[in-house]
Amino acid sequence: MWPEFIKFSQPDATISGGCLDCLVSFKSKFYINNAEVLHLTDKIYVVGHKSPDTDSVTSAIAYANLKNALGMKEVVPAAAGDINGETKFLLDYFKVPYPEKLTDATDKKVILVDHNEMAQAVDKLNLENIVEIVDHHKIGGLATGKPIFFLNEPVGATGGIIANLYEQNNIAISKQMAGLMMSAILSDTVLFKSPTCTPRDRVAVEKLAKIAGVDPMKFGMELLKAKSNMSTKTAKEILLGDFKKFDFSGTKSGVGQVEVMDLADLAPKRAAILDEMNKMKEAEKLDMVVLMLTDVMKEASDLLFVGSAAAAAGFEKAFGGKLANNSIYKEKCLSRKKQVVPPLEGAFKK
Ligand SMILES: [Mn+2]
Repeated sequence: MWPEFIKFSQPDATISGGCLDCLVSFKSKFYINNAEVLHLTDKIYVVGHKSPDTDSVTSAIAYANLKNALGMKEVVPAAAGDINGETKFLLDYFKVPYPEKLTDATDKKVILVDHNEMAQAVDKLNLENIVEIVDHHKIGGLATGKPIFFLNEPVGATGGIIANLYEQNNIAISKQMAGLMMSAILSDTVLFKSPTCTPRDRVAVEKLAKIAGVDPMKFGMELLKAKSNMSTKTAKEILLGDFKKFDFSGTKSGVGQVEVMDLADLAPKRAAILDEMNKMKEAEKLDMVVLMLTDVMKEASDLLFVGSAAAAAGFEKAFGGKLANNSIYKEKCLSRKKQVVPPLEGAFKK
């Protein structure tokens, strides 16, 4: 016979002075307020990564809202750059004010959401000023001087992790916040098609859609349309819309992604985009710049590349193909995080 294990769903009066749930509940007297631990009294910004996407912006808003509901009025949402078309459509739809733009974090206390790498964080951020991190990416080598609250879960979007935190804290989710967190999951998982999507993401969207009062798949298509509207964008805007920097064993890289309903929409701008990629490589002293042109309907990506000969060799090794016209076309490729960054890391590993 197996010994009887303690069931976490059944609080045991004999443990921890009466309430086992208190150990995991943020609402309890055991709640660790990082601001208090770090002796902070000033404003704390919740901010996502640079080139902010919908998950980064809405996670900042929803997490600041949760902190406010828990009594931490000094917490405010911010965006580390201009808000994209998809996010604007979403915030307008649910009548949520745009967060303030934060591009210089000098002397600012911050909670990082949706990223944990300094290369992707707001400029002039001091490691000592990071109060918390809530994320769903690989752990990127960031080192803090003090212990902080760091929650990272391998799920489809930061929005789903934050929705969970509302539940754990017994804080009711408003229609607006539900709409934002649902949309973050739909956007990051490309309507559940991305390999980053987990069963938890589907359950979260189902629950949040009910509160938001929208049909999630119909609303998700509206988001995709807003995101993939390239007609008014310049090549530079297309490149920078969702762009992240990485260091692959010393190979300084930038990897962007643009999602469209049809790759033909981008064909007229391809030469101008490659030109911008080359300019960016020179200006930022990068070894390579990659841009995923992702066709969300065909679930494939045309991987555009510019870079040094050594970087090209690594790129070809990573994706098992030969560069032709500055690109390699990959079927069943939607996720930068799971299908592009890991093979690049592997190819350049020394
Ligand atoms: Mn995300």
